Amino acid sequence: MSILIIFNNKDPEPWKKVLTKKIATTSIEVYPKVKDVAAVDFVICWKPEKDILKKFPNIKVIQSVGASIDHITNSQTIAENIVVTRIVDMKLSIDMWEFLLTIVLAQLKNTKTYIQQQEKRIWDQKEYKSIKNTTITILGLGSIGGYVAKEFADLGFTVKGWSNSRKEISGVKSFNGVDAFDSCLSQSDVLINLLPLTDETRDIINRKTLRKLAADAFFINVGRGEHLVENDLIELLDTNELAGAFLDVFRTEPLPKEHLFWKHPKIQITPHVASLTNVESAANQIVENYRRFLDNRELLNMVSLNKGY
Ligand code: NDP
Ligand code: OXD
Repeated sequence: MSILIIFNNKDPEPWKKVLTKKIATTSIEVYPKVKDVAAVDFVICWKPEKDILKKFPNIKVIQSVGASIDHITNSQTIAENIVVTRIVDMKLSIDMWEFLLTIVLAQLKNTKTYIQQQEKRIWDQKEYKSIKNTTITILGLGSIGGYVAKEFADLGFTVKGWSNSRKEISGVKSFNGVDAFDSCLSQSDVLINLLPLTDETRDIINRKTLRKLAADAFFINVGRGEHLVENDLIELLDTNELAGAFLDVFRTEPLPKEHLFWKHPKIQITPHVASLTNVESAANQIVENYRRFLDNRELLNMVSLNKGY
């Protein structure tokens, strides 16, 4: 029996250190240094390279170190008897909320415009918007989206949210299913994408979707780059059908240096930092899951491979 950490674009050492302290009885290795591929039964992954898990014939559990699993399911074929689990952590939800609040308030108060004006020494007052006149639509009302929706509603925003199943979240108008998608978008000033990436949600933010929003709306993508049809966004920004966009996630990460998004005057970019997994709290969940695995008990935060999230 052994645990294997397989990371791309993430430093495995802090994880190995914390997990080794908490699980003294099992060997914890970091790919590619593996003594016995047949002994590996529990893998901890972030963006594993294509088909890498095929090398380990006895995997029983794949633990994502993020809230999402698309970075695993997109690159691996996973047998039905393997359990896939992810991180659900209040800290992820709170950090996401603080990030989104910062962006939304900055947009209402024209912060980006004034930074651009200051660079050119331009004194030009713009009209600003206020919380009580702003409607936000949140796509995805799961552990993160549900929390964020409630916090925005508590502050006085009008909040609508879209999910597969109907939700009861105080102050949030719930819309569910494909038929309710357009009504959920209509008259919204801000669209926030917090969906997981699945076959159903890929390319969901496109020209048609964005045109359903209120005039002068603002789009924030913290879900996945593959949710967004990039050229459609550029087109709507250039024709002034959309006020601007804030993008934290991209089809290719890091965003290639030559990408149009970098220089677009109506686009703001952050390098996939909206809410980062906290090693200490995530490690506690992983340890708990490992103990459950050893005791043959149901694991925490399992995902459905059929649904894709
Ligand atoms: P959850 O799985 O808890 O929530 C997903 C939500 O999306 C659920 O409400 C679900 O509906 C809804 N949903 C899924 N598919 C559909 C569909 N086809 N139609 C309508 N609704 C749908 O995920 P989390 O809240 O934990 O995380 C969401 C995503 O946020 C992650 O997958 C990841 O991509 C992104 N993320 C980004 C981070 C960043 O730093 N940028 C950090 C962390 C996460 P229902 O509730 O009915 O099942
Ligand atoms: C995640 C992320 O999926 O960081 O957890 O995007």
